[in-house]
Amino acid sequence: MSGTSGSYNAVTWLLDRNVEEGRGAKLAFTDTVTELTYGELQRQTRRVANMLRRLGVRREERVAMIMLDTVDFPCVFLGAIRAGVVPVPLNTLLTAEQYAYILGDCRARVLFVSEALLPVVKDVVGRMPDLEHVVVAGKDAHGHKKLSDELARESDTFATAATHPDEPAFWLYSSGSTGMPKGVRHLHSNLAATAETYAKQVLGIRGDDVCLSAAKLFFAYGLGNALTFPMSVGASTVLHTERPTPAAMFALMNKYNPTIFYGVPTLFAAMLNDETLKDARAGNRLRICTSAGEALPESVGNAWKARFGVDILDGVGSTELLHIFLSNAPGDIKYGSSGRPVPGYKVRLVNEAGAEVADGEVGELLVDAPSAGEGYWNQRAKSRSTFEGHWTRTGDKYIRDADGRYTFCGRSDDMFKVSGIWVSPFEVESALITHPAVLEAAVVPEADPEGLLKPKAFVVLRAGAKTDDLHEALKEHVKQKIGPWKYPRWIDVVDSLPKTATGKIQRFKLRDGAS
Ligand code: 3SK
Repeated sequence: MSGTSGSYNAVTWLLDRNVEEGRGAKLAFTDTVTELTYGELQRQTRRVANMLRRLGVRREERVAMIMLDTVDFPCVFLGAIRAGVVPVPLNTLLTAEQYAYILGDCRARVLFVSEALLPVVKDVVGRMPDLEHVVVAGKDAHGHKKLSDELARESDTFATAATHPDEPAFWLYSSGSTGMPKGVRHLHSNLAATAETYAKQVLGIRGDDVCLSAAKLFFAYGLGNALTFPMSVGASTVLHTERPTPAAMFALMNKYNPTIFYGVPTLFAAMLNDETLKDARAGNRLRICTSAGEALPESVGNAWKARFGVDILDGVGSTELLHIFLSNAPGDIKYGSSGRPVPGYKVRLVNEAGAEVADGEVGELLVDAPSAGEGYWNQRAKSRSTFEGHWTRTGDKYIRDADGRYTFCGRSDDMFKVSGIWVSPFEVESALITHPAVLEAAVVPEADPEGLLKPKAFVVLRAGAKTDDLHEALKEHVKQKIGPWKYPRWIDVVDSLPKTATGKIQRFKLRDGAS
């Protein structure tokens, strides 16, 4: 569909098709308070589209969303896309200044905000020159427009904008490891591209699935997990507004019996280590789990399978490519590896000179993806160095084995040399977490008194871990596991590690004592 001149609006494919094919009365979303069928969702998105027209928002203009995962999220996101307006869902955990930067960068004309999040942005909205309306989802709009009142005024018929498959449909801000977030422009055709590949050909998503995602809808991972994939087959999704703690996740699993649970490694590890595990039921319906964000430790995959009898499909994706492009698959799982290219995606591993590396050698991963964003907004240099024609540079170092499986070796910008030999922080961290006392670990370079770089580790200990001679025991453990020069010369025990909202360790915050 991409590259053609015909009109294509993602909402026609994702939502209207379900109603046309007789699934109008089927549950699309519940947020544990409100239930929304496909038919109701269709009508609500038409009301949102009419409202945006009434407020004077034109096709291609942006509207920002700082919204919790309630049924209002899909209504606003898909309603904007239906109107040809570009929704920009934002991380709900940012600071006022970060919101000010992004609202200014994307020049949103309308901000949709959940009532509970209004206090963070209340002092910002008045100073954004392009922002004309604030629409609050909740009981009290605090002097702004109230979403439910606005929608009650609108008709539920709307002529869906005849957009182009290559036209920007929505933006997602990519936080990266440093610098200000960058707006990735995603196209109308990109949503179907992730559903037709990973969701259908790896997950085997079906109309009778019930999806539960720990990752929220504003993340690329959560958006695919809990919106695109289930809607692509008329399945149902359980949304939740609370933090994805182990107790909250187990409570939702016990109550809703999801068939697919999408998590991240830290959460799976924490769930296996949590006291609520004893009451947890996978139910007889859970058939698959997924993990992304960072590499899933082998020990976590094995422990989960032993406890729940269900595999975790570890994969890797990015905001730039919208969802997962390398993954393990049902019946083809090797814990510790990110698996193989998702059907429809091509990958290459290249060295610093751009030449392909042989099996068993480390190279940077480049991906040719049908779901790639078309660039970063207002960032030409960064766009050019990331989106190189068909190929997108991921910044991840990988190694491919003779079986064609890919194993993560670290971020290109996290690797460092010790005594002239490359050290991957990820390899040292993986060795550390195989020690029974260690729950999580992060490793960064630190200069010794001679000014030479050596590994330094930050570790979070398991509850009740023995701490006698811990430092020496951990050093010895790493030496035995991966080689004498890679062991951490310094070890700090910390309560938690700095992470991005998708669960990636922010090593840059730990480097040079910067935390
Ligand atoms: O971090 C990942 O692996 C990921 C997966 C799917 C979509 C987006 C991201 C960042």
